[in-house]
Amino acid sequence: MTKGLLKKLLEQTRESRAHFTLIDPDKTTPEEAGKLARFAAEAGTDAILVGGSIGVYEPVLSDTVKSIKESSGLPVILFPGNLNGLTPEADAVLFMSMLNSDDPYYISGVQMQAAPIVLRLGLEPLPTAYIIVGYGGAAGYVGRARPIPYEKPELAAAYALAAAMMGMRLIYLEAGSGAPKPVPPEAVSLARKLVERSGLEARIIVGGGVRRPETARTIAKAGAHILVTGNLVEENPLVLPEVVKAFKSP
Ligand code: 1GP
Repeated sequence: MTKGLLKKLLEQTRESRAHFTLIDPDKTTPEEAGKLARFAAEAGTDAILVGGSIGVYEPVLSDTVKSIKESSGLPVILFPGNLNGLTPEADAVLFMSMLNSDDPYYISGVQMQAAPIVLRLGLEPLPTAYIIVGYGGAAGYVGRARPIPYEKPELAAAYALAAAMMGMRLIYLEAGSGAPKPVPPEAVSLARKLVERSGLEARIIVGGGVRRPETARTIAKAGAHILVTGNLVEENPLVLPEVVKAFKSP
């Protein structure tokens, strides 16, 4: 079932950084999603995440993924809020465990239900820790997260280290879509430091509330390997190329 996307991603982010654009099928038509993805590809994004916390259903999800693939040529990685977020049209899935949920369903329950489906659909699973920081947004609310306070970066870093020690290869620090403040850079740098000290190979993804190139730059300097932006491509598309550039430039 492995299609090699994880390997490629780990290689690509060993020395440089990557940017993902999140498209929520509940907020766009499949046709619009295709256009947004093409625009994002031209802006330098490396992959499209597709998913959302509510309103994701078939056949809209599959049509959305198909349209994105056709018009952008980019890999599509599912970012599921639940079992309804899976389609064989995608290349891979962030196989996530929300480590700081108070509900075991979001830590290992839904994963047990999803695993045989992911296998059957032929999706490449990308082992991902999902850690909610601060605001949390719909993802934090639906996933019953106990969000890490902004002023406690050491807790986010400890979760990140635990994730690496449990064998997860991607560690997603999430402030929530539309967060008023992104994940604090201190949490990113501390997480990166601890994971590096462990000698384990894992990459840090940061997302939620990034709207400006300066913020993207700060998150890059703090040590994030991958930046996710969602709302930006719709709300302020002209800034997207600058954000991608600011994050990815050495
Ligand atoms: C949400 O991290 C993503 O899951 C992206 O958030 O929409 O605020 O960019 P934004």
